[in-house]
Amino acid sequence: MGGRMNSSERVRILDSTLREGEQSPGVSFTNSQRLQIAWALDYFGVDAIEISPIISNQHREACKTMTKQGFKAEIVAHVRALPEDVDVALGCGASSIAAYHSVSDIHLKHKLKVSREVAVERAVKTAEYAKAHGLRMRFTLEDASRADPKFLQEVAKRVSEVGVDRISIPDTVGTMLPSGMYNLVRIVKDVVDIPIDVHCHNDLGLALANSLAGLEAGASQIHTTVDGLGERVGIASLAEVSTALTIAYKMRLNLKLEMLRELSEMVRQYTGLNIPPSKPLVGDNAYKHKAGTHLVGVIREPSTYEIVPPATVGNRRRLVFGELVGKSGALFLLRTLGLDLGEEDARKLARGFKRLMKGDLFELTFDENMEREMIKLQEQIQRDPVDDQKR
Ligand code: HCA
Ligand code: CU
Repeated sequence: MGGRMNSSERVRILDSTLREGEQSPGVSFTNSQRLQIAWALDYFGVDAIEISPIISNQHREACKTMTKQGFKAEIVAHVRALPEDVDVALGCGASSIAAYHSVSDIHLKHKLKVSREVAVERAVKTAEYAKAHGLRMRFTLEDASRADPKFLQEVAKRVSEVGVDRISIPDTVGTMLPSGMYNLVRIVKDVVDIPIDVHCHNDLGLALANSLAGLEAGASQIHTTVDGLGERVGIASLAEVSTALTIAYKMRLNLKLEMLRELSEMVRQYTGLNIPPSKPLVGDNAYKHKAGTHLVGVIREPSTYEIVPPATVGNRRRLVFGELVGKSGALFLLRTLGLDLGEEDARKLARGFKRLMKGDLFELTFDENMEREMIKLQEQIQRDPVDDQKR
């Protein structure tokens, strides 16, 4: 992949927790939850928040209220490519919409039972209608990743001629590899000159990689949801995308990353769904350190095993004490407990841990006081040679 990012165009994040996220099996928010999520996302700093007003009266109400909140984020009303859906968005006071229509033959033939010509006609008609009403508009080429590239280009060209402001290229079924997503964005960029969104489903676990590949090919807006919620197994997660852009791409996006864990907890509380402890950045295990060599590394200098400090994403560091704890881990524990014992005692404690039972015995969670304490303890333990190679 080769650095085709256009640096003059700032990369944007569109969060679709309230639209795609609500398509997660088992998820439905109340309007006050929708608003609280929208407020939190706006405060976090996403550029756009998407909601679908066509689902129910409740969704229409939520969409209306959100457009009146004076958010910094753009509120995008997500609708089908039908003029009457555009009317629904207008009725909510929306100034920005996204209309979607499938472009793959498999969808046209089996889902919509319409020809390619009808698809183009609907897309163009809806775009003309929305633009005539002064709306900012994104057009989504649904199932773009399985469409005939020539037809994909044709629809992209036709809607851009009508004046749509952005085009979304979704990998609707999550079938792409990063190189394929890169090429897909290039194919569309070759024929249109408007900003491009990528919306990547996670069916192969490649949603984040594919979103970033799309970005490298020149897309300028990535779709996310909190914890990656969405249809089936969802799309790229807000935490992963925003942190990757910040630390791996070194972009300054003005995001309050320290809210990420809290955002995840809030949404989990509303959905009643748990996330796996192994969830990157916001999961319970994201900052747990267990093996003796890892403990000694982290005690001496956390960056030995952490890509960003836990506080950066609002998470906590935890040290796991059990059979894998080494001498330095044991010494750290003794000092933390205020026991001024020596190295030999630490060694015995480490052996004792091994004898006690298999597995994890307990965790030390770090609050701010502990962090300060750790710095002091680090200095003492710094002096000990590493003998934890063998745990
Ligand atoms: C869906 C549609 C969509 C639309 C994405 C977009 C997709 O499956 O309900 O508007 O950018 O994945 O194609 O979510
Ligand atoms: Cu989707």
